[in-house]
Amino acid sequence: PPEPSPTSLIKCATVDAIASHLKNCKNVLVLTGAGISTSAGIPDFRTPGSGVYDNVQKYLDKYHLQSAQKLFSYELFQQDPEPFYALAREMKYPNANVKPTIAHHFIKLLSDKGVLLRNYTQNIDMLQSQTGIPDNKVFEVHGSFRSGTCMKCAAKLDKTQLKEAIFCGEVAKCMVSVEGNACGGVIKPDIVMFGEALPQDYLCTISKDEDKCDLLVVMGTSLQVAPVNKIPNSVPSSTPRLLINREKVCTNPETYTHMSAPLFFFDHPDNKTDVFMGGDIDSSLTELAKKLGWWEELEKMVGEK
Ligand code: CNA
Repeated sequence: PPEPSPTSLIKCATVDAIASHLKNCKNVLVLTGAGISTSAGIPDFRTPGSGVYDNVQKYLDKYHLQSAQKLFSYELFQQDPEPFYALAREMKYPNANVKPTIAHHFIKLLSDKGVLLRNYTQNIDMLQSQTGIPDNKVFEVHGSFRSGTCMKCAAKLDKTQLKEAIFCGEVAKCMVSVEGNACGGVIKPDIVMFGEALPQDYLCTISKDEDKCDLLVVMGTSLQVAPVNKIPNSVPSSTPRLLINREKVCTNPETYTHMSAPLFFFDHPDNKTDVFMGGDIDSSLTELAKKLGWWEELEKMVGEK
């Protein structure tokens, strides 16, 4: 008899079905956002109350900005890098004292088991790397604070230098000597700001990975930021998709009218293999790991780091 297709293994959209499907997967693609780092103490953008967007009014007032998103825009950074630097300082970026969460370790465990195709993360906090996951298994779509680049002479600063520069209390300036004088160009952390292009190899890498993907796991993201939010619609239609998030995202087309591509809608009647695990991500992953028989391993990894 022919091999059962991945989707035929999912009898109905339940966590048990996803767990048994996962055991047979070879190419799990994981898309993550700021929500997987909130339990480490790093606020996300859009959670009402605790998210960064609800807590930057003083910056908006001080710098006469219309919206919180503007603080992370490349256009503003080019005009005046001070607001971004002030915020990065307050948020203690890059922060060496935070630890990876259960979610980061779960992704590492997928890698250890040889089933992780890749983790596309929108996060800039480098927490995924701290788990010891191989570099080629993580694609930091929005860059990171691992390094900075001079906007004038393209000189590079490493993480330690960048951190010192951010915490010195002023906009970091390039000290590289050019014709006997310090270059003086503004250092921009190597994160992708709103209005900037993604890393060059993103499109090529993601399109190959999407074709191979036999399970998509989306965690801790509101899927408001393009082009990453197109991934759920670009995996093969037979690929089961698991959303682990406090609330369902992309359920209301009206909310996403500013996006060019239609997004995946969990409540769409055609979605027979999509599964949603609501509530807290770390609790959901604990439940999933127990169903997979992986909990002891995962707990040990979390305890060791
Ligand atoms: P977002 O728009 O703030 O969405 C986060 C989502 O995660 C929301 O749907 C939350 O409800 C959900 N969530 C938060 N905490 C939990 C939890 N404990 N359990 C379950 N669900 C939870 O953030 P996105 O990542 O979607 O937005 C993309 C931006 C955010 C990227 O450009 C990032 O660079 C940027 N960002 C990154 C970080 C980081 O690196 N840790 C922090 C803040 C913002």
